[in-house]
Amino acid sequence: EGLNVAVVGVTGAVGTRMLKMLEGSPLPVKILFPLASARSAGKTVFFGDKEWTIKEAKPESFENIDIALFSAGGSVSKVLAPEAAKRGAIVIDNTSAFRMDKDVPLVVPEVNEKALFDHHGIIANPNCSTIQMVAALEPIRKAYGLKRIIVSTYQAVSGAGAKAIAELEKQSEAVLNGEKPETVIMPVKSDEKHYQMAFNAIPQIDLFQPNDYTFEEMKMINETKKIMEAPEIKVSATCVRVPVSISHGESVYIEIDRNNVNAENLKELLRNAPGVVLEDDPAHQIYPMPVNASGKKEVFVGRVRRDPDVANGFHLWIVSDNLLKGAAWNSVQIAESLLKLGLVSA
Ligand code: 11C
Repeated sequence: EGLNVAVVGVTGAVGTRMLKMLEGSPLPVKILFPLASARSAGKTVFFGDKEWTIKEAKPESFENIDIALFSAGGSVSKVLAPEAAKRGAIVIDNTSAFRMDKDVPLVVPEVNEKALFDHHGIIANPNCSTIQMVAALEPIRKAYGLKRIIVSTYQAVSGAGAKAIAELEKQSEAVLNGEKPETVIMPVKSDEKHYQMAFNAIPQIDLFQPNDYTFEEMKMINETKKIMEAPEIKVSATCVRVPVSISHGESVYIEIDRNNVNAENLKELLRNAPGVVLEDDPAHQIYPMPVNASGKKEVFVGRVRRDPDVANGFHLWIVSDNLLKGAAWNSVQIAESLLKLGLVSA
């Protein structure tokens, strides 16, 4: 009775939250397999009322595992996720390694839970900035159709890992002390140049692609079409890193298929949308903000209004915790869906 669950990358910003989300989930975890790199092997984590020893993630680690949650980077997933799937585990992968593969469902349960029926051992968790956007837009798409999405993001540094939060804090302190801040990670650790993140905004998340969009922007474009199963929607994105620790903000412009819809119609849909909380009361200065969304599982939407000149155009402001709904919670939610749909048995 119960499920054997492995968490790969258990010490990271997402991995630690995967454990928290699992603890709060009705999923019956029998044995936890906390896995990480050799560096963390031997350390322990608390889960339930027990202390569990972290082991190094290797192909053999996945014998007798029902569900394996991966969040240790794309290169680890590329090697170990197929090994886990080969041994019978269902992999829920939080990296971009397999997201666009034809045989891999890319799932946000509120949007396309049924895609899970087509899995072949690996299921992909979308990019954080994509997840919160499609969760908010799907009820609108279903009711009124979506022609186009133009999104500008205000993304938290935790998307680049726990070390990026530390860098932002250190830089902020340095600037306030009148010192020159050290720049090591942002905007992208592996790229050539590094810029100050404190008191700044950087229009680069991940590496530039040949079309002058960044990889983060292309993820938002491609993943949105795949999750909504709507390749015809026009999507464009500009992704910007801001000095916020946790929770991404997104200014989203949409054009729907109808001309006779008003902002109140959209708000009514959002009030009733699963996993979405409408926070929209301009008269009382109520709107979503990262400091309020952090630590919560929901996607918060506000500032819903019609474009002044375009009858079928609307603007929205969407905020969610990038480490929870954007990563750990969406992954655990997928595991809950697998159990609910009878795709895994406890
Ligand atoms: C960021 N969205 O904010 C990225 C992090 O594809 O899962 C997530 C990367 C991914 O930097």
